[in-house]
Amino acid sequence: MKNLILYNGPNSPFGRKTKITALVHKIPFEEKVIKVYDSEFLDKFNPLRKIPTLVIDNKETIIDSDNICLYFDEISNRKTLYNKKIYWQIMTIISVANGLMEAVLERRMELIRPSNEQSESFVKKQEIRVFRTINWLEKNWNNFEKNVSMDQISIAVALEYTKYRFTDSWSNDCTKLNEWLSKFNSNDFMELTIPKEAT
Ligand SMILES: N[C@@H](CCC(=O)N[C@@H](CS)C(=O)NCC(=O)O)C(=O)O
Repeated sequence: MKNLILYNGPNSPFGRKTKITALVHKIPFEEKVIKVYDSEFLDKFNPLRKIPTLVIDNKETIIDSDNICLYFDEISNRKTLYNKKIYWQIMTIISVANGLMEAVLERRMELIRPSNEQSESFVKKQEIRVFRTINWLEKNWNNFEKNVSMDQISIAVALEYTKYRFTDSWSNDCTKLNEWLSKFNSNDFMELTIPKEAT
């Protein structure tokens, strides 16, 4: 078995996606929670200095949460999280969920800058994107299959991150999504990966 080290942050939604994938596939890995901004050592593995970053046997690196999830899915002998019959639908929804995480993250990064450097229109743009995306998912996404899939994991993580860092005001209007999320959150892999600061 290869030695897998997952460099992660304490609250990263991208990191949470990869941890859930490893848990679902029962792949043993060591998580190292780092302060990414101070982690110069990471540059030799990932010049973007971003988490999550997966280091295999201290020599091979996999960068980007989507690639890490695909890697875990490939090395596992359990059922794939990317049903081949709806593969492109799953991939597209994963991209929508990633975009939602990015919008929430970008908004937060802007709001923690010194107030004289913040752009109100930038923050507004991200907020509009967040609501538009969640409403779009409410109308267009319906893969509520019992078998866990990568689009489900990605959407659940993105919605939880939105609640944690921004708002849950959408939950009254997006009832289908919200009801599904409440049930999905009771899975072990969701409960075990709640960001520590969010509890
Ligand atoms: N597309 C990347 C995004 C990863 C990402 O944005 N990570 C953030 C933390 S949530 C990060 O490392 N930020 C550090 C920085 O921007 O300097 C992925 O899916 O892994």
